Amino acid sequence: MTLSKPKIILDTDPGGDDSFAFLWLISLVQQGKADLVAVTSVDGNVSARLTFAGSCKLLQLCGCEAIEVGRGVIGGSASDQVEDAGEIHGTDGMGNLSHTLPDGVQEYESARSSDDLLIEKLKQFPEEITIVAIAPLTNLAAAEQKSPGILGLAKEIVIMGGAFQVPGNITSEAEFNIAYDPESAKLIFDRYTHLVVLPLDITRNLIFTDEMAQRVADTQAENAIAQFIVSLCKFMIGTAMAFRETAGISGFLVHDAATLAYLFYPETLMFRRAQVQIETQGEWTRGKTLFDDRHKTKGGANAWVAMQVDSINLLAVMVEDLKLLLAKS
Ligand SMILES: [Ca+2]
Repeated sequence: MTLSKPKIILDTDPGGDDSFAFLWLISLVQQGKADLVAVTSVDGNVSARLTFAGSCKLLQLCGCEAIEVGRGVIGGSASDQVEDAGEIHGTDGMGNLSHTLPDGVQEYESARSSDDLLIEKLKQFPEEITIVAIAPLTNLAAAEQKSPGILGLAKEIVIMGGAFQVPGNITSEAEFNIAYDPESAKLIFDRYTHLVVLPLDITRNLIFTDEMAQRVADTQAENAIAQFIVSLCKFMIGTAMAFRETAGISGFLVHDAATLAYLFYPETLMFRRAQVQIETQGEWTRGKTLFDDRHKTKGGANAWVAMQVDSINLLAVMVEDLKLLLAKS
């Protein structure tokens, strides 16, 4: 029996850790293990125009420029309380390295909107598409509002977001992707049950180091992708250390990459079923993700939430796949 390759839409806001997840996914596509149907960019780490440009540049870098990129709405999130993350990811979202990458062939002005692209592809391939959502959930909620029920056509929605039993990273209580646009997150978690969540509880263990980047680049130091990986890693480590995200270890957190581990290396993760709720009202807790931990009858479970990770093996397979990306480019 041959299993069909997963069809993926990547919803992203590059983003340093997005860039690493993006390159990992392209490696899997080039190995014939996945189809990347479209990329839907969104306002988040930096503004929508920059996340669109960054997505196009990453595709161009890997020779995948034929894949369509949707554009997010500039300032499209409902939140006015959370600033973007340019101080973590660089003002271009890519460690101030985007000028070293080839320009994409697609133009923001003439691109289709991300929500329209999501709607079209979900209708074209009903129950076949996995949405890998590694950014604020603005595009997904916009698609759902334009075409109610559309996200029900997705096979699964795999989300990097939330913080359950650990502190947040944008406030004490909340994680960035959810806190940037809590209303959009709430709409999706209140309406759907085919959700998979990779929260800070496990991603804070995914410390990508300079030594790992060097291992990727090892035999191909002149390769443009290798140079980008090494330079971006160096930049991200600088800000991760400044913001004390890695318990003093010299590395940075590749949060978004956890989504791909779930899809392609699930033996690295352990999940629990839960009813995830999004706080949108709290004075101090806006954007917090919660589940009820009491031993009480529950009927409303909507998501699988990752609670444990084998970070050593997850990072090891990521490094090996990135090496394969270089070998093929
Ligand atoms: Ca992201």
